[in-house]
Amino acid sequence: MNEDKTIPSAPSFAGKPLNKLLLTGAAGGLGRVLRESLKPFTTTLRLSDIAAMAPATAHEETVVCDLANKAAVHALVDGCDAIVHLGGVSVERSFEEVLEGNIKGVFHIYEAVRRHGVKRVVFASSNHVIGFYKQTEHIDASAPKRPDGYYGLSKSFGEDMASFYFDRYGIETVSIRIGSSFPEPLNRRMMHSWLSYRDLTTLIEKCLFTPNVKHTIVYGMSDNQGVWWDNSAAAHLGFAPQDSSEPFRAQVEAQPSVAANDPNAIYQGGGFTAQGPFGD
Ligand code: NAI
Ligand code: 15L
Repeated sequence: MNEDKTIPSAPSFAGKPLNKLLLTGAAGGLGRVLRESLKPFTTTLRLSDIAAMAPATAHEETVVCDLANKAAVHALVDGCDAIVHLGGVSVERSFEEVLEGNIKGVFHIYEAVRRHGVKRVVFASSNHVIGFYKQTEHIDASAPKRPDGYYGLSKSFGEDMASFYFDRYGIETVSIRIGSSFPEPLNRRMMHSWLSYRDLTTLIEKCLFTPNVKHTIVYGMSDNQGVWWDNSAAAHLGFAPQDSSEPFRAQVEAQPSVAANDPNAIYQGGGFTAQGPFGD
């Protein structure tokens, strides 16, 4: 960390920001939000995706890169202090699709992190790592994983990769098991799992700058009523969400009700638990 850097847009963070922060998945839904909201934390934001991104503006760099390409990922990571890793397949897909961006991709990221001396990774994991828990259950980060598909399995692998790279090399990661991060909760299930963009940004700030996180797993959720997840194992992050799904309750509950035997009403992972098989 270089305390002499001038931070253009957020003097309140002076002394804290990074020199160069890499944001993967920058063309995606959350990437486009974080492209703006993470700027105060870094002198330069290096943005990457397999898809085209809006052209770089001041204090930005854009790099088109397929996470499945090892050499390209190593070049991408070179020179970065920290990584917010969002890139990859973000919904349930065939194993072959998930293999490229998520399994090979996370391996390439961690090997590049090791070789280039990156100090901190924030990994966008998912609630689908534990998607087969029932909505009647309340779990913390120590609950055995119950992935609900190939996508959830890939996020489970990513968390294990983070754990291994900490134990073996001392590289610290916070894995955020993001619930549902959209402008607003879209259905009854998301009343429990919703994470506002403001809370997402605050959480990522905590994940980047809290010292001594080792490998921490935190559930990414706002201050919703009736949550399924307990973040006491991540209390050291000091994450205190400011938003709640509650203001959206009336509009969400005006939607047609969901049948009691619908996976969206049974499992924490909702409909992801019933997708596939693929390619039969
Ligand atoms: P998204 O699908 O909009 O963005 C993912 C980005 O990754 C896309 O721009 C895509 O082009 C890029 N990508 C895919 N394969 C790639 C490859 N092989 N190489 C390089 N880039 C590749 O997803 P979203 O919603 O922005 O999510 C961001 C991250 O957060 C994802 O890792 C997702 O799994 C995770 N997440 C998001 C949640 C949400 O509610 N938005 C919930 C749980 C996890
Ligand atoms: C995820 O992991 C997906 O990336 C996102 O698109 C949502 O489907 C979210 O989970 C969810 O469970 O609502």
